[in-house]
Parts: sequence; structure tokens; C-alpha cells
Amino acid sequence: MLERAEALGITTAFQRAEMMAACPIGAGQSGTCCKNCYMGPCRITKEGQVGVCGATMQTISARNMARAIAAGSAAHSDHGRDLAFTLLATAEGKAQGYEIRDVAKLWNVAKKYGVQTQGRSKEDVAKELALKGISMFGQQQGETIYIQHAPEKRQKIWKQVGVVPRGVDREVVDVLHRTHMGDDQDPEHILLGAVRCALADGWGGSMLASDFSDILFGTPSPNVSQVNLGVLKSDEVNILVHGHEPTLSEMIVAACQDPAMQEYARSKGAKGVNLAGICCTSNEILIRQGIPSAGNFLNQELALITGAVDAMVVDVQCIMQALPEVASHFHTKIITTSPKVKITGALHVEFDEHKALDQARELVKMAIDNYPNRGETMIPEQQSDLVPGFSHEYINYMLGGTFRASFRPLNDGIMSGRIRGVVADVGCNNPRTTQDATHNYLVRELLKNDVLVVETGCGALASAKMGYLLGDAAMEYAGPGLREICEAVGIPPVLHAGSCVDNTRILTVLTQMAAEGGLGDDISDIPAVGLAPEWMSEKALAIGAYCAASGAYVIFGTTSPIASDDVVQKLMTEDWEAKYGGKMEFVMEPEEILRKSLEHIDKKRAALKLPAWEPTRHGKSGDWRMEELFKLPVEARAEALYGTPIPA
Ligand code: XCC
Ligand code: SF4
Repeated sequence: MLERAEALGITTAFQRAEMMAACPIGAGQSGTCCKNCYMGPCRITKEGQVGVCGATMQTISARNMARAIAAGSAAHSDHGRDLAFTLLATAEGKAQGYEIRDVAKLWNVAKKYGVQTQGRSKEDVAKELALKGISMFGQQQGETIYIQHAPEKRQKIWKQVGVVPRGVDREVVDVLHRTHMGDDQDPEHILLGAVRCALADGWGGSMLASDFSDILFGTPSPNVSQVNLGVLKSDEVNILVHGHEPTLSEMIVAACQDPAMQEYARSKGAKGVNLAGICCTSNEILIRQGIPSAGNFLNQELALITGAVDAMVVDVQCIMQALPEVASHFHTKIITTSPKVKITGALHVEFDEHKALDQARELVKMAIDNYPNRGETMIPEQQSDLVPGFSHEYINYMLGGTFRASFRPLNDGIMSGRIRGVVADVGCNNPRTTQDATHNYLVRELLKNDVLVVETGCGALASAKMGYLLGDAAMEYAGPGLREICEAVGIPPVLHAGSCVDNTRILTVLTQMAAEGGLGDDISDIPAVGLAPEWMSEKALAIGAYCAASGAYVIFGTTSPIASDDVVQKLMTEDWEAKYGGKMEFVMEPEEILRKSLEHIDKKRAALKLPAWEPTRHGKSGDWRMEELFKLPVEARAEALYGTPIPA
């Protein structure tokens, strides 16, 4: 696609990253440029230098980090707020096309929020729940509702340190205030505010987003789908949805499935309507509805360069401003939909949940009407199958079925050393490093080391493209112990848990693992690590901070926003580890990320007095049978097993 882009005179993020050298003192590099007032900007290039107001390198570095975390928390949590309003409108019967699809989840979440369910209609319960959810944003005192669902020990730590978030909006405002010129100028204290804000996101706005999305659109469970640019079709109308929100995209799914729309597409000479996604909007409809994904963050421009996209409908976050320019070389329509997002050169159809289904139909019709304008196309053949949809509910269920749903087998697997530990590999792509390469390298190496991998966001799509989200990956890459568990349970060794806001599902899994017993009594005891090796967004920093404050060791790759400042580095590692049991580190070398992850897992195993991991101790059961099976081509395996071929 890059060659085609060059031939057509189109630039992409890959070239722009080369043309635009990163500012050596800016936020993404050393983080020591302060723009917080207009006596500056002040650029600190060496220790001892201070800004016009006297601000030190440490203060500037910590302030920049805190502001990024606040912006990231705001973005995630605001997405949650919008879902709460959609749930309210749905409960009141005012949201066209929406319904409460997952009543069991509604009941469970209502219980968490202390909303009575006995003898009440689901609409009634949903309305009270939505209002309680909305009030969590503007809450001024107390603690966000989800805090009390963290392990007890964790809650005590947060109380002791003084980082229990009050309300979501309050914590974001607090960070913006304290980082204004002339306010908080103690790096440790600034980061305290940042952590409280991140917790308001992780154990607040983001967690609400996952919960309320499940209520409205269904709790994810495994399905089979496809990923990569090859999901685009040369003879069908291609619509891409891109961004983060499931609200409008779910209605577009419904509109595309409408036989009348398919018929309309045929009247325009297409064989049908093909819907696919990019980034986390893609993840949302992939994990629930099995809608194929055209790929992750750095695929957004490449998808347009196929010339085969009739409309790209975008909502919020991670949408490159370059899209309308790339689209202008083709017939492709870029359509913004969020009341918060307009892009010069794009069409705007403002989303209104009261008439969402009508709007979705209008958008699909626009794409179909655009199909006859399509010029020459070039669609790569590459696509891979994947099995996404591992919500925490499903992970619990899959380990024991309806009657014995439990984290026991997972804990036992870790305790016996079949599974060495768990790694969450999440986060973005960044054109400053080869797309997907670090994600893929780390996942492969972790699997070889018997580490179970859970993924979300663009990291999950990076693995999906390589086929790691299939059971076969267990055979190909996983160490013998991990393979034994994956094959016995019937799961891939890499579990796709959803979008960026769904990192909170991982917090829930870790909490339940701690509650199950045998792995300590807090998240920080579990042999687990969080990775964001190709991160680029402020949201990633918010996720990293709430995971670290929840007790996890979190490693970021590619670039460090605190590179030149030892003091802030020490605060976020040694100091945070002493306070929270978790820490956040920036490590540039992929090999080093791997080494540190495994070292941490082994350290936690030793602290729990678990047997040291041994690569060859496990995995002998039934292996000869599996090996025989995997020598056969995929199509022949079902026949060898069951005596019947897989229907095409
Ligand atoms: Fe965006 Fe969520 Fe990053 Fe991907 S991973 S580039 S934030 S889409 Ni969350
Ligand atoms: Fe410079 Fe201080 Fe103003 Fe920052 S707040 S720009 S360091 S004078």
C-alpha cells in the first residue's frame, strides 16, 4: 500500500514521521518543554536550568505527564458518559434502535451500583442505573462507585496514600488546576494528583463504559471473524467505521444487515454492503458482532489507499487529520459524526441517539450512492481469521461452564507453573517504530515462555493479523505448559478482551484472580505485567497510570516522555512501587521489555512461594495426538478428529 501511495503522490504517517523529526525536548521525547504560561515556552535542556518562573526540570516533566494523563482520562471517561446518556435515553424509550440487550449484565451492574432490581422492569432499573452513572462524573465528594469493587487491600492502600478518586470530572479539573502556572510545584505531589485522576478513569469512567456498552450491546463472547485490509471487497460497497464508540456503529451494523439496504446496493451494481472497522470502534463491533476489522491505527490511511472504501464514518479519538486529504485522491467520503469532532474537508452528520437508526441508514445510503463513483482499486489479499470476545465474564465462564464458572483453573495453572504468568499487551501503533513489530515479537516470545497474553486495542489487532488469536497459535508458539491449558480449555493463548476502555476488564480479571485465592490477596501479588510497546496516545498514559496504581508493573516502549529526568523516573518506579506495589517504566529495547517482564513474573512467583517456572516440566499429556493432528492441513483436521470435514 505504501508503494501505491507513493505512485499516487499520497503521503502517509509513515513518511510524515520521517519528515517531521520529533522535537528533542517536547512531550514525547524528554518532556522538558513547558508551555504552561506565556512567559515561556521554557525549554530545559540541562539539569539545573529553570524556567522563567523558576520551575525545575522535574516539575515541568511531572506537570506534562499529569496533563497527558488528565487528557487521556477525560477522553476515555467522556466516552463512558456518552454511553450513560444513551442508556438513559434507551430506558426512557427515546433512543431509536437501541434496546437493553443484556439483561443479566444489567442486573449484575445494578447490584454493583446498589440499584434495587426486585420486582422492577429492566427499563426502570436501567434508568436509575444510568442516572447513578451520570452522577459519578459530577460527584464532588466520597469515592467513585467502582472503588469498592477493588480488592480490599488495594482500597486501603489508596486511602492511605490519599488517591481515592471523588468524581471523574473533579479529578480531571483538579489536575488541570494544579498544573496551571503557579500551582503545584512538587513533582511527587503533582503525580499524586495524576494517579487519582487516572484511577477515576480506570475505576470510574472507563469501567462504566465497558459495563454500559455490554448492557446495551451485549457482553462479548467468542466468535470467528477476519482482520486486515483483505476484508475489503472489490465488488461490494465498503463502509469503514473508525474511532472508539459503539453507539452509532452498532446502528450501522443493523442498517447494513437490513435486506432493503443490500437490495439498494445491488441496484447500484454492487453485490452487497460490506462493513468493517478500524481501531477501537472496530474492536467494539468485532468482539460483540463479529464484524471484520480492516486493522489498527496505522491501517487507517492504508485502507483508503485501496481506493475501495466508499465511506469512512468516524466518531472520536485516534482519527488522523490526514484522512480527508488521502480520501481526496479517491471517491471516498470521510464523514465525522461526533458533536465533539469536525475535520476540515470531511462531511459532518451529527450523531443524535434519538434518531440513530435513521442516521445510520442515511450514512449507509450515502456510501451506496457513492459506489458507482469508485475508480481503480487495489485491495491486498492479506487477511487472517481470529477469535475475539474474551470479556471477563466469558473468561470466568470458559474455565468451568455455567455451574462451575471460576478462576480456579487459571490460578491453579499459574500455581503449578504450567502458566508462568499473565501479560496484558495493549495500546497503539506508533510510526516511529515498525508497525506491529514490537507487539508481535513480545507476544511470540511471551508465549514461548508459557505466559498467557491478554490484549486490547491496537495491540490485539496486531496479533490478530498474525493469526495469534487462534487456537493454532498455541501449537505453534506456546510453551508446553501453556499449550496444555489452552488445548484443554479450548482457547487461543492470546485473548482479545476488547477496546481501549476494556482494559478495565483486565482489572476485573486480576481482582477476581486475587479473590479466588492462591495468588496472594491483591493485584500487586499476581505474576502479571502490562505492556504498551508501541503507544502514542495520552490515553495510553492514563491506562498505564491506573494499572500501576492498581498494583501492576507497566512497561511502555518506543518513546519516553520523561527520558531526561531521573527524578520523575524514580518517582514513577521506585516511589510508586513502594506506595502502590506497581510501577510505570519506559524501556526502549524490545528485548529488554521481555527480559524485565519475565524477571518481574518470576519475582512475583518467588514471593508467593510458587515453584520456579521450568520450561519442560509440563505439557506431556496427549501431545503426540495434537502433534499428529497439527501435521495435517487445517481443512483435514476436523475429518481426522470427527470423521467429517468442516463445511465450507
Ligand atoms: Fe488509538 Fe483505541 Fe491507541 Fe489504538 S490503542 S491507537 S488509543 S485505537 Ni487503545
Ligand atoms: Fe516557563 Fe514557568 Fe511559564 Fe512554564 S510556567 S512556561 S516554566 S515561566
